[in-house]
Amino acid sequence: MSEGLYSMEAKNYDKTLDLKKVKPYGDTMNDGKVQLSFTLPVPAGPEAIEAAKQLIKKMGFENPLVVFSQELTPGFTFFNCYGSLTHTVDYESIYVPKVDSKVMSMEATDEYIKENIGRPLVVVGASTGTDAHTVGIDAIMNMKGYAGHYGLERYKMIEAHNLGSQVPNEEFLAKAIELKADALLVSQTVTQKDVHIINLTNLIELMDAEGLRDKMIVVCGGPRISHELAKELGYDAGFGTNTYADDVASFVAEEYVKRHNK
Ligand code: B12
Repeated sequence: MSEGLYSMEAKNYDKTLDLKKVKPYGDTMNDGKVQLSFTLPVPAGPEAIEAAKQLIKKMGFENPLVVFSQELTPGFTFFNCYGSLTHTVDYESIYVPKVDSKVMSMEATDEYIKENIGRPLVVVGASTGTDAHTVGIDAIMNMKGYAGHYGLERYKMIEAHNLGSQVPNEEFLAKAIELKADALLVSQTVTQKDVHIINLTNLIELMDAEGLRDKMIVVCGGPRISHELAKELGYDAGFGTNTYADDVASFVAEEYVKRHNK
């Protein structure tokens, strides 16, 4: 396949693609081919393979094929399988709310802040409440960054303060006031019993009570955070997996300028 073809959208070269009825692509359009793997709590053998095939059919697949099976430990069998999915989705009707900002490089963001704000932005971040996961907030804030994207501590025009994990909302807010924060970054990883909703809501309530909500840009992030959820909870933006410092820094800088140029 030529390089040009790779960069073309699928619909430009295969007219049988119907975006109102999209299904998985294996090696021909609309074949619905999916690879799936799972374990059943039964001993390996022909009956186990038949059980796997029946389950695959019940999931909505045609032509189930078990290409590999192996007993993991007595009474448990692992399967690698293929099947053709019968279900489709209407891709054209999908709407996903997204953060509205132009993502800039670190250098461009620094330049943007210098030109439009004229001083470093103070950004305070933490993994709050009982949440002990630090890797996500570190990925955004630490000097060395994440996956080849430097973190906020590296930005010349961002004064970044990473308070670590398990920071109570009251303490987080007190530190933000002391540091004269322009933006707060809240990381939430654990979602068991909706603890993230309770904790994120509590921070906004505290800010409202102190008359601080409109004075700071408030952003949350984590593997189960979407922009839609963040907005519902009263945040300015929400970021999920595969977020880099570039995304957050660009949003905060642009949002600051929008608010102060009104
Ligand atoms: C490492 C880890 C731990 C370590 C954490 C060490 C540390 N210093 O962080 C330890 C062992 C301490 C731990 C403990 C627990 N963990 Co844990 N842990 C993980 C694990 C394996 C990886 C998480 C991680 O580091 N991801 C890598 C980072 C880079 O990704 P990320 O967090 O998604 O961050 C990115 C984005 O989300 C976003 N982002 C994140 N935060 C922010 C913030 C802002 C402002 C922005 C803009 C973006 C942003 O940007 C990041 C970069 O792209 C996951 C499973 C997994 N594979 O994901 C479980 C997992 C998160 N843990 C889990 C659980 C349940 C726990 C415990 C409750 C277990 C227990 N019963 O004790 C405890 C929690 C303790 C507590 N009080 O919080 C569950 C959570 C389930 C849920 N949804 O609630 C998971 C999913 C495991 C599982 N499958 O059950 N854990």
